[in-house]
Amino acid sequence: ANMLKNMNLADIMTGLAASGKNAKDMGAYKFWQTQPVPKFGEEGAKVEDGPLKMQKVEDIDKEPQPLVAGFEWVTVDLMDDGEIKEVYELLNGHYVEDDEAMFRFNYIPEVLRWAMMAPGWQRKYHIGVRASQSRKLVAFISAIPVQIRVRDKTFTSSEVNFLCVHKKLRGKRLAPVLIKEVTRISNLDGVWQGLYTAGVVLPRPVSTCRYYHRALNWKKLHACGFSPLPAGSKPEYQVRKYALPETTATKGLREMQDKDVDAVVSLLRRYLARYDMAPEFAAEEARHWFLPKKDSKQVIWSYVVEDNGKITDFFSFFCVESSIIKNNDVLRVAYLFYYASEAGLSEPFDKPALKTRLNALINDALILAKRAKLDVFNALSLMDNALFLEQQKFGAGDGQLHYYLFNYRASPISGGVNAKNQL
Ligand code: MYA
Repeated sequence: ANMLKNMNLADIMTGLAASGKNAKDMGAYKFWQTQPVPKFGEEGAKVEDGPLKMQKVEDIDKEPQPLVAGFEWVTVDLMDDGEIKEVYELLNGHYVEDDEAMFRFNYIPEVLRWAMMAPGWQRKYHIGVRASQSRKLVAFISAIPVQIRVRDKTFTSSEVNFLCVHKKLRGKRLAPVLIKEVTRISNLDGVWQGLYTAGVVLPRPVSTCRYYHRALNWKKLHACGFSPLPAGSKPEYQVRKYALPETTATKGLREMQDKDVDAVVSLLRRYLARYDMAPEFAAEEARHWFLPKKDSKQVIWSYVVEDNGKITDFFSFFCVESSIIKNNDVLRVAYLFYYASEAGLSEPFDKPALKTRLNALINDALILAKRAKLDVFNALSLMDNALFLEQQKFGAGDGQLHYYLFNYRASPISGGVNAKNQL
């Protein structure tokens, strides 16, 4: 979870050295220094990958830590339209903003259900805090189970997201209490590892990615302050620069359907094996994450290339709106999700062929996103994105996304991590 915003050349020049630049001394992390996470200052040491701390379910507290007087724990029923609206409103008013407070994520209920009700979800992981008197929802944290592979080891982990504390309750150490509660609930289910992303630097990222943005509707992006007019340029030139054809170019490209699930899972498994860290999708999970629900507002777009009955390529993107704080409008932001191509799987590996193919596929993705009336297309510096970002006119943003594992020590992760965690 992190935010947009555009081009800051100084940041691009200094590269991805975020953890060196912003990291506090370990001793300043009063909470995190007590948790089973790798510490700053131990980087680079060659370590055997594996858990940092072993525990038994019997030793885990059966009850949550008590909250300060006036607040109580609840679980939120996301099936209930009224309760999901409360989560929506908490996040809409208090969730992640960019550094200049121009934009704030606007997770509509369709996106929240997609993100938090993935296969294996349980209501007890939709953890809220209410004010006892007013019943107002003032804090939230959630998790879903995922299978995550780090090199040759695959384990279940709780993917934690939507940690949020009401602005009036900030700085009161409520976040650590929420994190300990989602840890306790996970542990009681025999889950000992966590996976999460944040825009802030914590001990200690397994990977740090930068956000890249590709304008689809430059005029709107400029009007709301997202895209500055480059010095010496004219608006017409920017509009022309980002113009796209009306129709896609890849032969055999079509929307993914239910019948494609097994082929997509197989292609993804083989393609993601190229990276040190990636999720493993069961068919049911792929169905959930990639197939659009026909009866509600579209959140996810997925396409395959079929060649003589064989699925050779796949790509997907999802949409999360961001509120434009100053004028009550929204930006509709596409996020590149997973993709895979047989072009990356040839033996020996043929990088130019993969580059050509990914550029063709992503250009089609841009066309389809524009047709879906999305305003900007985001992608991270992960997977094989370096092969197309520049050619497809993405520009580096000032947002970063740090990837973290809880209770797992891993030597440095190269290449792509989990695209799902940008949600
Ligand atoms: S990332 C999105 C987080 N949400 C936002 O940024 C929304 C806007 N901000 C807020 O709502 C609040 O500022 C939050 C902090 C709630 C973020 N992840 O209560 P405090 C540490 C982890 O006084 P507040 C997402 O959702 C901070 O370093 N820790 O602070 C993934 C300090 O610790 P330390 C964070 O500002 C979440 C302590 O909290 C974060 O009132 C993954 C201060 O607490 C952060 N984003 O509230 C959670 N921000 O003293 C971890 C601050 O040590 C999951 N802090 O520096 C771990 C895995 C658990 C499962 C394990 C299973 C086995």
